[in-house]
Amino acid sequence: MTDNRPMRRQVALFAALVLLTGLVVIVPPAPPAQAATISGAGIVYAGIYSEHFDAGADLNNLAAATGKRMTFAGTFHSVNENDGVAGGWSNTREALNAVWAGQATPFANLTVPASAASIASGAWDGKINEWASHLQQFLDLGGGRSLVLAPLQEMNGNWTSYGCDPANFISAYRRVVDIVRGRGIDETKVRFAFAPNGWTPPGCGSIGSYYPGNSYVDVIGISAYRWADGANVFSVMGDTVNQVAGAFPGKPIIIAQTGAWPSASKDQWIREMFSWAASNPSVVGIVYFNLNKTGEPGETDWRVWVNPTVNAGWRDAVRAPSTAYQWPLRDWFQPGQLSLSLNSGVTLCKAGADCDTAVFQDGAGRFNIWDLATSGKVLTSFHYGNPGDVPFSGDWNCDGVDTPGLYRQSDGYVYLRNSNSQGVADIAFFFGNPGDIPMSGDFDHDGCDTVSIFRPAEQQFYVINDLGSNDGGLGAAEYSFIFGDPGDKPFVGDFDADGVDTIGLHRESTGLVYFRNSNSTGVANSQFIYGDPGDKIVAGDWDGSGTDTIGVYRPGNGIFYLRNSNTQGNADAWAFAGSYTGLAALNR
Ligand SMILES: [Ca+2]
Ligand SMILES: [Ca+2]
Ligand SMILES: [Ca+2]
Ligand SMILES: [Ca+2]
Repeated sequence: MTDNRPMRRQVALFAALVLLTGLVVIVPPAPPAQAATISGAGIVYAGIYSEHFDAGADLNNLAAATGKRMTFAGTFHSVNENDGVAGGWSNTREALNAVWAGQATPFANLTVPASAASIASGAWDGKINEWASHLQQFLDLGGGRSLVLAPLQEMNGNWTSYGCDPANFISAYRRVVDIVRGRGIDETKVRFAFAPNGWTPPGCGSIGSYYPGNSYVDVIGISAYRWADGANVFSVMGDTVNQVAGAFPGKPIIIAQTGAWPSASKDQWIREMFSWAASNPSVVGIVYFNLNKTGEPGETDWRVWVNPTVNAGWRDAVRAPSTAYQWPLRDWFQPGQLSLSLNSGVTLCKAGADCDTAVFQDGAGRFNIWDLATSGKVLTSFHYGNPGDVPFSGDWNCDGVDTPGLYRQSDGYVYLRNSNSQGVADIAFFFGNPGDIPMSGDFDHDGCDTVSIFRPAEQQFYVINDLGSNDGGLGAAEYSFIFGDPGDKPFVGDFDADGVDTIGLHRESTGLVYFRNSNSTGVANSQFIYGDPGDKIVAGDWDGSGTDTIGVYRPGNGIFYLRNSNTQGNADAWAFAGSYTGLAALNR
């Protein structure tokens, strides 16, 4: 979904120039790449939209009531807002400066009251430039003044004058950015937010169809309101945020507008939203719509704060240690492109330890082995099998090195390879019944991995301690046992470091993880909740302790999250992987 058209156009122009002139064009070396890299893992910045024009006093009162300041305060602007004012007054400057007086950074939404086509035509350039001159008055007051500017917010809705017109929106948005930058206002003063609504009405395309391009977007803002009691954080915003994070890796995401409809669960929902945002590495902030809209059609009183009373949920959320505060927000306004860390920077594997890493299978049937499970860096990549084959890994020849295996449902065969390189299978054999799931591991502690069978229709696990060979079938199972509930997905690991791999199960709909430490029927030895609905689980020894712990790959946002203990809690490390179809742990 990333828009690379400008890059292609530049390449084409350059080629044409060379052809026409026959000259060798000397391109000066690019300046050293600068980047302001921020992390959304473990922290979130809070903000509100104040209902008072004197936002500074309101923010100061709120800080007194909660003991914590707001990093952001949201404002709404129109390019017409300074019409008719005289005597050097500026509504824009004063509104932004009121936020600054409350020791917060403005998150400023800018509307142009016209269609996207009209804005794209340039008809509003003069008015936008006039508004930008008022913005400049605010910035010229100095003292580190800076802001996030969201031009033409909620453009994917059909309720904005410029909404529901992706092609013209892209030009219109870029015009606003170019005009502001054309005044010499650089990235140390303003960061631009592409701020769609969290859901797009039918007929208005997708969020990605409005994306103005990486060079025009510093932050992605999402509007997401809780309109109904009972809606959880994942359904209100988590699902959309995952999709946006997966489509635009490296772009920080801020919940640019949110509010909860009054209900008995409102406070708890706000606590959960902040805790979700803090643990989500892509989400850097939440700005709450603290306005009373009672009386407007379909609206309500969204507030969590009416001086001097603050809702318990909001108070608890902003007091949490993971809710950070910075003013001026210097981390965001360093020179260079603002970008999000693509991994947690935490290395679980200590030097010299024998740790597992991850291998991801892509849609083309390529195996990509990471150097470390926490790094996101591909060390080795090779084709093995076909797209759609079920990947796994194991030590088939007992030499201490894990190599690929795959199960091809179309012919019912398992194909194993003894080296991490492209080539034909070293071992092939017929496997189980259609629908069976291959489970690789060392189930008898002899140092060799074998391929056992999980039969979902029966929740039956068939333990097989010898490999098949020569296109024959697998031998009879040594024993079998029943474990788990229908629909749960099996995984294998040594969860108690005794050298014997056993089976665990994962309920993808709720994140329930449970396992046994012996290959026998019985209750789970351990169970806990981990991850989001739809996550794909794997277990590996990420730190070389001998104990396998879980990791989950989240297809929605392309992030691999690792936990270094088999307990409920936030990820201990994570890394962006991108789009993959299969995952296994691997000891290389
Ligand atoms: Ca091996
Ligand atoms: Ca074995
Ligand atoms: Ca074990
Ligand atoms: Ca471990």
